[in-house]
Amino acid sequence: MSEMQDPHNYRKVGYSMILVAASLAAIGLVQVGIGPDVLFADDMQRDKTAFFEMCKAGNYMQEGCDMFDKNGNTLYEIPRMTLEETQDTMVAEETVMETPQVSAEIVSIPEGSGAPGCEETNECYIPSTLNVSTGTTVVWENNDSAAHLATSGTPDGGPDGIFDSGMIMAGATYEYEFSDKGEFVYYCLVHPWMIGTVTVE
Ligand SMILES: [Cu+2]
Repeated sequence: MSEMQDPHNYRKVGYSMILVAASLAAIGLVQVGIGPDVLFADDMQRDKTAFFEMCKAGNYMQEGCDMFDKNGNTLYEIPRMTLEETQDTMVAEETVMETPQVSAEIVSIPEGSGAPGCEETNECYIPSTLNVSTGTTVVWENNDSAAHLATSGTPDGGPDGIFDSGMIMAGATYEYEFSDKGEFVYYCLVHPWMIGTVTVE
């Protein structure tokens, strides 16, 4: 005689079947109870998504769309910032590139110009006559062992006040930017035979 034929086991199986049926019924009831809510929430989510898509299409300008208007949601905010940053970077790069383009000319004060004689070969300042365009910076380089000057004016008329290097010590430099056109004669106050000219065109 197998166990399945035992009436007590039939009863156990019967109880189990009832328990399973009851469980299924309970699950069914729970589903009936919360099912509509789940569907309702789903519908709300769908509506909200559709509303968001509508707002996004209108760049969040419609009424009620400001709730979505956050960084990263708009199509334009971040690209616009990136564009401005790019332009700023380009301006900065242009500024950097302009710096070496400032033209400069060097006038050398050669060794020995502290003694008369250099004026005979126009070599007290080298070059003694210099032609530049407006905005050019002229750098006087003292390559002599003595101090010299480059003072606008003439030995006869004196300084005219346009520019004055003061004493340029041995090995030092003086620079002046010529922004106005004209012919600028200059000389060395302590060695009046030293005369030079910068012509700005
Ligand atoms: Cu001098």
